[in-house]
Amino acid sequence: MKHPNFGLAAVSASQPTMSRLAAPLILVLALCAFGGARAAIEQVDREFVPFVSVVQTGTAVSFPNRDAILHHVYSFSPAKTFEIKLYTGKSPGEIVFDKPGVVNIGCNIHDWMVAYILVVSTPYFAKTNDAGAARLRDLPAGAYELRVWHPRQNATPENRSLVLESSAAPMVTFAVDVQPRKARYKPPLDRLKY
Ligand SMILES: [Cu+2]
Repeated sequence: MKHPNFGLAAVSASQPTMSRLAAPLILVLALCAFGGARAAIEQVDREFVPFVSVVQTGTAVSFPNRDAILHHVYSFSPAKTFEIKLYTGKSPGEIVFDKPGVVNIGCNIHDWMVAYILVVSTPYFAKTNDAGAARLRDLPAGAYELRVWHPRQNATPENRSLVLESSAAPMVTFAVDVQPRKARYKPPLDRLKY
């Protein structure tokens, strides 16, 4: 099913572009791996924030719990399987995402809590803003492959080949067929602080 309202994302080395999406798209230019970065996915008001992250392989991600109740963070995804058992406050440790792929994050206590991490083996990536636009900066001239990913895409969008000249600032537009994000029921905080 086509959703023209959410259709477009773009990448540009110098010009922002406008388009609309219901959730962030990830733009990736495939190149060699280089890691060592850090990122965080917080738990706030019994939700993961942000909903979608993109990190390079080798990135260490912490999961600080800003709520006064316990969360239990896990992933069964082949790209990274892990579990951080019941905790609150500071992340008991960091998880290093060492393989490219999509990692679905959940909470064992709160079924509605969902987040996605796209792990990529390139330093050149970006997440689109609310307008569906993203910008990749400081790319050396050369030949690239541009990939797009959306957590609710109906099919994998086709990759694009891109040759960058030193002064060029190309704008690339993608139309992605996605399903709207479904609202999941989140009960009010009860006396047991569920
Ligand atoms: Cu939870």
